[in-house]
Amino acid sequence: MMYFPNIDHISFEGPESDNPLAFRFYDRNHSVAGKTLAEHFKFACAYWHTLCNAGGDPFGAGTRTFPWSGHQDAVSGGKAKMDAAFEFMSKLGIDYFCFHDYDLVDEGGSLSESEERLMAMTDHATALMEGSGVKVLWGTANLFSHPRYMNGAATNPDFQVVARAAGQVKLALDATMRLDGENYVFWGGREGYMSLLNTDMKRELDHLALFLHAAKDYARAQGFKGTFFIEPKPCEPSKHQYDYDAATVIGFLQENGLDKDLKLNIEVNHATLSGHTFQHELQVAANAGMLGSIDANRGDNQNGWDTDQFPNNLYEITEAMLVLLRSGGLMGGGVNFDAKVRRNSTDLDDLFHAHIGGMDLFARGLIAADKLLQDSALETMRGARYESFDSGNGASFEQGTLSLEALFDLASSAGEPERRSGQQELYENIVNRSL
Ligand code: XUL
Ligand code: CO
Repeated sequence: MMYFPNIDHISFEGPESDNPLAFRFYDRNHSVAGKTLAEHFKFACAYWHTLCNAGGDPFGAGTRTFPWSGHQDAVSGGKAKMDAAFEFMSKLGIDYFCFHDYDLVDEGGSLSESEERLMAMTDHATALMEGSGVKVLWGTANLFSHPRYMNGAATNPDFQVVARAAGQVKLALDATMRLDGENYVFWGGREGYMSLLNTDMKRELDHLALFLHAAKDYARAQGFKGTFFIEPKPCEPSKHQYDYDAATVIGFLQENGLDKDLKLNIEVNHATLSGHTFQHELQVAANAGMLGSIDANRGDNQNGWDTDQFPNNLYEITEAMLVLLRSGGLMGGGVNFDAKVRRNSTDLDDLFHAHIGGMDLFARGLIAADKLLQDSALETMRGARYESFDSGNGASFEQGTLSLEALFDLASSAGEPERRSGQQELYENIVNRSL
């Protein structure tokens, strides 16, 4: 059965095209900084939003009736949804998908029933992957929807829940490995707290580290070579989440000996919820050598929650792509559209428009960022701001050979430093000219 019979393969037609179902900027074979656009981005479809999210919100039921839904039997329903997923990705030329365990198929009544269902789904996926060339960017476990996780999963105060979560992660890792998943993600779901009055934060954080070690050790023992990512988010659903932002997560990983195996998956709307910009979070991760993957979406300037809208802010993405190119790209990951169409976007075509827009935007941002790095004064100007450290006493300071007394003597003899403008507006104009 065809689920999107009115849509053909989406092709690159160039910026002048009038066809809404075509790419204007994303030419997958176009080469930028030594790699094709497809290689830079490794675009992924987020199974949960695109195939599962019917548009329900706290005020009302879903608005989309998917032609793949309504099956009585869980595995038949899962297979229909998966057939639709592969038709969708193939038509768009999206090479990867990301999934939670129970996006693929409904959770069973026990861990063993869930395992059977997941096995049936990975068999089905293997055939579809072989036929299409589509791959798994990452898998994960949904440790936040079921009521048993209301007080957290790995950080739950009840050991039975922690063990149940670990059992679920084992099955999600098994499924990811059966599908040759390139990475595995931990998003902290409800790992955090609602009130410190009833929370032993230190103990919960220790449990989180133990849990991550156990998961990593299991997967490594099974031969998993991919990268584990943590996806920071400051709040929602918990009031305070332990994986608040990139800096918090890096500190936690280093403190607990997890920094060799885990990197970061930076999500745009999570960055902005934590009071940072997306590019700030990317840079913090890159500084630590941990820029693993991206969840692409955007928030809403007026709303303080995770609206998960498809990306459309060219300034934001161009600045982000500057960070990406300067740091040498994503370490193992890709760009996963963790975004949902609006509740009143009820046509199946809207799913295509949303992804086309996101893919075109990233392509445009990367091409602009590359142009800025190659053809504009940006890098020279930025380098020149620091040139006093390139030689002489500045270079000695960078080498760590100047004591505080030596710095005192140098400052005393040099007198008041000259003022040097940061030229922010000039930098902004240079970026605008590249768009
Ligand atoms: C939630 C979120 C998740 C993770 C995967 O805000 O981003 O969908 O990406 O669990
Ligand atoms: Co996400």
